[in-house]
Amino acid sequence: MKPNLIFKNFILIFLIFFINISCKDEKQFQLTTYVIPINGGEIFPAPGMYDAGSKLIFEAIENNENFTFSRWSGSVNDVSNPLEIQINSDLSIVAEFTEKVSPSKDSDNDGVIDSDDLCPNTKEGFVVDENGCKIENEFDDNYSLVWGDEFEYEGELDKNKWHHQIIPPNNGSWWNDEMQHYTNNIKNSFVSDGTMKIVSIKENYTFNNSTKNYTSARLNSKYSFKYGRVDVRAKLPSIQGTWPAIWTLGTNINEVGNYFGDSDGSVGWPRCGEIDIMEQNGWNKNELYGYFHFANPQGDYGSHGSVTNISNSSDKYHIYSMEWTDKVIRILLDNKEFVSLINNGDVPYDNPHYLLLNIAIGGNLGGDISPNFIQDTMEIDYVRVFKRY
Ligand SMILES: [Ca+2]
Ligand SMILES: [Ca+2]
Repeated sequence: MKPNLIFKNFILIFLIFFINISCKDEKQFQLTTYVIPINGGEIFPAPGMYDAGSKLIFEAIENNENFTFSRWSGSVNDVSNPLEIQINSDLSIVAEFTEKVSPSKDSDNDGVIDSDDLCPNTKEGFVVDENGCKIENEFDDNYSLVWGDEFEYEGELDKNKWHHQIIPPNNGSWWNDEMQHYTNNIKNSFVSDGTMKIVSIKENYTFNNSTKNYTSARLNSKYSFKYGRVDVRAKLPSIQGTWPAIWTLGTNINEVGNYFGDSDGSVGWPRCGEIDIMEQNGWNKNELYGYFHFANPQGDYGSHGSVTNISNSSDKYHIYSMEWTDKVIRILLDNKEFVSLINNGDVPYDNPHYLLLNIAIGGNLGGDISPNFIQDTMEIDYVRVFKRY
């Protein structure tokens, strides 16, 4: 062999050897990618095997205008987009996106926009605080506020919440031989200094040719509810002959002039069911009545109730409450139960009720009216209706 040929062969062998060696050294690394949340967007390049030392340009692309790229995580921690990384080991790259909050979006429809709402999944129907969270009952946190009036305004009652019942249903008079007319005059019911006042006044008043010597107010809530808890914080009138009441009737009562009668009225009293959360007679202001009046499915009248002692009912606020489930109805004074009724098929307490607040004058439970009577007031700090869940 010529020396020249030997040299050429040597070069060839060397090259084959070298190429062989370098092929064996051509290393690859694995790229894995993740997107959080999964519908937030996409990552480029695609996962797979990449040659060692390759420079990869990572790009995070938002799926739509609801998402915005926030950062890279996993094997890196960076916010640049695009981001260049040289692959020198297996890489696990996470693109994190955040959902944009549109300025006015209110997902749970509670009046508090998503960006301010600390309780994002409030169930429909509950009243919320400024953070968008339900307002729990102070005595029982299973109950949260669904309706109420705190009376933090002045003047006329909130027309969205209250209806004045003024038409006497019994030939120009109210039932039970009561002596008053109910009016929607602001002097008989108004809000001031954080409380609502129902004022009974000795004055002649004529309605539809029927003249009475006293006026007062009888309010219907424009809100109805089935089951729940009611709390009313009130001071009661003190003069002999006043008959104050905080109570409910079924919305299905046929009664002229009440709020729900025209739309829901289908049965008479007592088939509609009545719950007297607070009643006081006209002659003993240290007694408090909690009562149920109802009819069974056959229409037979029934009642159940109790009397408890109460002191300072006109000087001090007390909380008059009712708790109503499909099993039992309890009546409470300052959160202490004093009478209850089993709610079963014999009583009509599985239909919506509305609230009534009034002072009657005289009659069956008002009795003799003091000759010194000029006017007297029931003062209500709040009315609150709560539901479970
Ligand atoms: Ca909200
Ligand atoms: Ca909320």
